[in-house]
Amino acid sequence: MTALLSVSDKTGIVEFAQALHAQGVRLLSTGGTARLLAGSGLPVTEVADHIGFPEMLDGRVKTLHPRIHGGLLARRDLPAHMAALTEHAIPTIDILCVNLYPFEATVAQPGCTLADAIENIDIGGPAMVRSGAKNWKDVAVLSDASQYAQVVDELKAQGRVSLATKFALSVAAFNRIAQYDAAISDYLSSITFDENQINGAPARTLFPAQSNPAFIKVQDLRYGENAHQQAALYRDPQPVPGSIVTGQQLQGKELSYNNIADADAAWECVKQFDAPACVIVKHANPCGVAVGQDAAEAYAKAFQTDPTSAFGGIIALNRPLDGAAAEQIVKQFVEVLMAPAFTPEALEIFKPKTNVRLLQIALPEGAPACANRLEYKRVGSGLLIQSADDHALALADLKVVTHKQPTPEQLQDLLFAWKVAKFVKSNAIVFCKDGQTRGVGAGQMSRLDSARIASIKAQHAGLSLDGTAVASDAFFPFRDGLDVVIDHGASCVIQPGGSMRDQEVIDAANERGVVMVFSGVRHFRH
Ligand code: 93A
Repeated sequence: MTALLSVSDKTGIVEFAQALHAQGVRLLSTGGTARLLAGSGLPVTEVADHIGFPEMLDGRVKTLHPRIHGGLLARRDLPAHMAALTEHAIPTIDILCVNLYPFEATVAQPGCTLADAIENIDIGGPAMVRSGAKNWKDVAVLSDASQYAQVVDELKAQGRVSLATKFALSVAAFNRIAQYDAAISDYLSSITFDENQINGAPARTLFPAQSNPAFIKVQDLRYGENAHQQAALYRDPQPVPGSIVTGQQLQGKELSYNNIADADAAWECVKQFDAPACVIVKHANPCGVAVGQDAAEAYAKAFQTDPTSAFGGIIALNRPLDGAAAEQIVKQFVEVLMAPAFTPEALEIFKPKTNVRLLQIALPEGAPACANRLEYKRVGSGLLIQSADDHALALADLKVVTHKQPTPEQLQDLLFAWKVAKFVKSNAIVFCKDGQTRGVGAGQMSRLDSARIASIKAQHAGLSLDGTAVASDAFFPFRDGLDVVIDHGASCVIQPGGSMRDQEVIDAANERGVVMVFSGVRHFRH
């Protein structure tokens, strides 16, 4: 058997080649890969020697040769094919291991020039992958390092790679090529061509003429939002560090479709806070959010907002889950628990709760990047795409519109409430005090009803709304919604402003002696 190895990402390639060699497989390889293997003491034939043609044009032509493609494409079951190989002295290639020039990573670099991008378009690699994957019955095509182990195992056990594995590898190979080509097409069609800027980093639009969202399948899910719907999870080829798909499940049942959606909402929300914070999500809405001295206090405060809704909730912490926090959380029914780390005591406490899904996700360094740079929503046979709502409000952005000025404590509560409101489905009304949500009104068709519901929820939880800060995700179209929150105890309100009746609403705030600040931005969320 002969294997051709040609990889840009050389992770694990030496070990893989050693295992192939140990099974008596002959090794063929391109320049850089061949040097690495030879340097590790492996007997390897350079492709250039194999085809009797040097690598040329700065490596643009290395493997584009009939001695390579004949060896990959010949059907072993067709005598005419095999006779042609014999006639031209072309040996078969039975295992192909290729990963491509790093096009996606290159264009993700800030300042990447058009020339950098173009040089990183692999031609010979995808050509070989296609040849091998087309001839899947005869060629095992490895297009990712995660596939090495299984092929080695099968070679050791049976001396060959099974048909089922070769078919799966072929499917994965064509998937990889499709993603790769989509990334190239996306990049090139996003460029605003400017002849004078041809050597610089080109200006790019977020929305190319054709949309090629190329996602990589992570897994099938047991079902979708409901049991009669089918579902699967996909991820970006280059996931943002600290996003939900980069998480590692430490224990518990398989994550469901709704779990993942809710976990994402909880995680993106909790990432916004610098202080120890806890977010509890139910049905895509936060039902309790709080900051505290530590994880345990943040959780206790978040849980207090709405203990009824928190039952079966999705909990996210932006600090490691320690024993103290775990002892409290374990008392409630929780579906998913997320944290950047879990202490051994915390893991011990949750060990008997075998159904609870523990998800460890590294917090991104520095300012939290919004994980979804583009958001997709299907409409009929169309697709809506928008950039993610990653607006972060700074103190300096606030405009006080009332006679009364906010105290520093009120400002803190207002900013806290605003961060929460951004993650509450519209219409959102959020009462907060002392770094704790006191009442959340979500997903109503009228702002007035959201205000009423938020107040009722606080009453049910036995929480006082006196002196609370209220965030409204969009402007108050009339004073009635404002009157409701003031009736229940709000002392300051944050809202975008921009209504025809802003003056009526500001007058109402002045009349009733509350502080009002405008954020200037809206956070609809549907
Ligand atoms: O420039 S290419 O498109 N032309 C080729 O003929 C060719 N053959 C393999 N790139 C080509 N490759 C790629 O080279 C492989 O896909 C792999 O990514 C890389 C490995 O090169 P090296 O072994 O020299 O590091």
